[in-house]
Amino acid sequence: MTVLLDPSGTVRRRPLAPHQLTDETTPTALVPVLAHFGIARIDAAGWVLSIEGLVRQPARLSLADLRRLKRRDLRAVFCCAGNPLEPTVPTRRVANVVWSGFALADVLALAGGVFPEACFVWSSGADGGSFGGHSTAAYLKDLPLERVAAGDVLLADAINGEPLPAEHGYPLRLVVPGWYGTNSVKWLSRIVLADRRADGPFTSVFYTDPDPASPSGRRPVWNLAPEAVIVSPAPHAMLVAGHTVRIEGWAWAGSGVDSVQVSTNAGRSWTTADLAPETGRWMWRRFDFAWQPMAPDPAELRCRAVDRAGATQPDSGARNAIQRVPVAIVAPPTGAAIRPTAAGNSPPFP
Ligand SMILES: Nc1nc2c(c(=O)[nH]1)N[C@H]1C(S)=C(S)[C@@H](COP(=O)(O)O)O[C@H]1N2
Ligand SMILES: [Mo]
Repeated sequence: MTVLLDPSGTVRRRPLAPHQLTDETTPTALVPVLAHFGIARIDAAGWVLSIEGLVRQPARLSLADLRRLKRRDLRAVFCCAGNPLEPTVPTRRVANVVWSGFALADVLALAGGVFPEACFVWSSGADGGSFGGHSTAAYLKDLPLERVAAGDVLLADAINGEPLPAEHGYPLRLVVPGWYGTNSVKWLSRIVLADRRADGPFTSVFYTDPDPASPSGRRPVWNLAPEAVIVSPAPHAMLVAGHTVRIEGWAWAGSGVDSVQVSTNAGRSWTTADLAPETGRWMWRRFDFAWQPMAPDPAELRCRAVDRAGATQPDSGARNAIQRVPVAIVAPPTGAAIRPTAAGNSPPFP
């Protein structure tokens, strides 16, 4: 099947900057978009999801077939791993959204269940082409079957209560909560149950990190590494010495966030921030730290999340490297009135 890609070629919709992530749920129009080959345009009337490989009853399911299954909601942070050609450059393309659709586990049950040898789920999108010097007929990713059992891996047909827009994978996409966005295949067309990992540029070349402990020397970019972003104050904010400011932001990690630390002196010392209770297993969590800047001076704010496995964020050289927020601390106003100039206007600020 050939699919229309419009536009074709790599599409990246600019993410919000961290200081713009003011909503707990990101409005759909502000969710980043990432497509390697273009935006697939699919006619839902002719669309089927094919379930193949090590399933007892291979199936071709329409949307109407899927909509007979129990509908499930999933609130989750959604984070891109960044450009696979520059895997150590942080991009902080992140959102927190409500997906809804069907549990992949329920869909596999509809196909009669899986054979005992099945251990990986391969999923393909309708889109394909060339990227970074590699060609593929379809965007293909995989995940271990055991990740599916808990019922929270979704085949979503809606985002934030609305049907998926084309750029987010209409009519149906995979959503793997707690994993980098690259794993959540859009324009889903085929699911294959297999006894081994999938082989293709997006499982073997791109979105793999060096791993000396692995036989291949690489490991897939699956679980979300811990990360925190400062939403407020914004970069270059002017803070008044002696006045308390709240340093606030979001933190997330695939294994869950254990704590968040904040530094107001460019990483020389760190203090534990207040962390709001988890509002959902996969959602980002708000942190907050009250700080009274003292001397008028430039300062640099940083934050870092620690996940439940004890991992934290490196200073540099990784997609989750620590964000730096420069701010200016200014002396409090003296109370002196600003005299109008001859023209009647206030003089410009010094
Ligand atoms: N079929 C298909 N699925 C895909 C991609 C793609 O190019 N094709 N890009 C992946 C990447 S890298 C990310 S970050 C997310 C982005 O999803 P979004 O555009 O809905 O934010 O989709 C993933 N799923
Ligand atoms: Mo991505």
